[in-house]
Amino acid sequence: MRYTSNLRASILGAGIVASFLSSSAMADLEQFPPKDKAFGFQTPVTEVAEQMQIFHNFWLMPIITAIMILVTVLLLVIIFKFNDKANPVAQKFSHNVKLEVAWTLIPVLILVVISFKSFPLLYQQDVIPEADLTVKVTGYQWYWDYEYTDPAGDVDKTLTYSSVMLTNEEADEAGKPRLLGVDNPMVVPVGKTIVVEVLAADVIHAFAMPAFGVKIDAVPGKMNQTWFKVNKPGIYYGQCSELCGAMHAYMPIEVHVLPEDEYNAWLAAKQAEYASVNQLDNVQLASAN
Ligand SMILES: [Cu+2]
Repeated sequence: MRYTSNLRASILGAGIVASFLSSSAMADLEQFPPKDKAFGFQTPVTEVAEQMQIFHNFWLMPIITAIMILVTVLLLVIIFKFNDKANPVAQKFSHNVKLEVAWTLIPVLILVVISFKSFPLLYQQDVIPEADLTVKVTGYQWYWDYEYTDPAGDVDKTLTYSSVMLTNEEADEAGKPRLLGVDNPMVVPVGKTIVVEVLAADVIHAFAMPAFGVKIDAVPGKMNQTWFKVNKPGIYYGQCSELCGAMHAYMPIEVHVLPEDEYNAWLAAKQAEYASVNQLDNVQLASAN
């Protein structure tokens, strides 16, 4: 156990150094952190996120606003026109069939209109297309693990690493936003369908990337799946979005979206780097016996 935790610490240490080294190679990659005091959504970079924002901004918000204005106007009419002073003698009727049919049917029609837009979007999010790349993401208290299987099917080359938040000083040094930058980001190729298998090892976490339109619970003992296809290279940030304990706020997600050749180069370099760490692991375990 001691060896495992020492090893994890050494991997994390090596990861921080490696990511500082590689960050210079990724200097030309544009960062898309959330903006200070911004209002509304992050700029969408997947079709799903784009459709979600269109649905919210041009369908839901106008409908909600119209209903809110109508209810407010009705309330004001009642308050001023039918108060005790303005209308001392109350009407005696208590039913109006036409009005009752209208206030039942109109809300039903509004819901039908909303469903025409929302069901196709739900379908698009929920039905997982064929993957170009599958990444397994596991939530821990309080960091994320990413696992990549070897594209050629070599089990020994499965790449697993932890992604831990940088301290403020490290983030400043790396030119990353505080509380969002991590030592070892998730890396994916641009324009490819990425399927994410989301799990948790201890408590419930949630993998959320606002710019991708992705938010899904990471549940212990159950694998959830989601997908995204980013159409713009860059560095994107998300956070765990399920209250998961004392350091819930300190397990951010950093995703680097690279052109495909750069992604392949990254994968090969990481496989080589972690192969040497795994050999070290074997030596330590052997000496422990
Ligand atoms: Cu969490």
